[in-house]
Amino acid sequence: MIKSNQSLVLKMLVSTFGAVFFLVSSVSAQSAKVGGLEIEDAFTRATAPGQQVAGGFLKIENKGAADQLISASSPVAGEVQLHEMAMEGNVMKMRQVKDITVPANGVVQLKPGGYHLMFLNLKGPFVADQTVPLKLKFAKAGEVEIKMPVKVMGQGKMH
Ligand SMILES: [Cu+2]
Repeated sequence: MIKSNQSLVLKMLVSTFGAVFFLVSSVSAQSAKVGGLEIEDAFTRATAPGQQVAGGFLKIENKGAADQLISASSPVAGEVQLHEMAMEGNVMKMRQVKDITVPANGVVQLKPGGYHLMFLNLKGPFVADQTVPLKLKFAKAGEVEIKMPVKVMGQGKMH
C-alpha cells in the first residue's frame, strides 16, 4: 500500500515537472503575433560592464500584405533605433534607418551584420538568461510586445 502511494507521488512529481518544463520552453520560444505578422527567434546579448548599447535581433514572418517596422521601444533603454549594417567604401558601418520593410508573404531577418535593433543609453546591464521587454510598432499591424532572451554568447560584440 505504501509502495503504491509512493509511486503515485512520484508520478505526480513527474507530471508536475513535465508541466514546468513545458512552461519554461514555451516562454523561451519568445514569439508573438500581431495581425499577419509573427515575431520569432528574438534575442539580444549580455552586456559588458559599462556597455551603453546593445543590438537586438529577431525574425519577422509576414502572412499578409506588406508592412513596415517603424519604431521600437523598451523600458530598459533610453532609445531603441532601427539600424542596418552597410558597406561605406571598404568599411562596414551601421546607420539608422527610418523603417524596415516586411514584404508581403515574406520574411525579414534582423541579424548580426544586417538589419538590427539598437538599444541605446541602457538603464542597466543586460544579464544572460534574463529577458528584455521590447515593443515593436508596425505601420499597419500596430504594436506588439515581446520579451527578448539575453544570450551570453558573443559577449562584448554589439552586432
Ligand atoms: Cu547598430
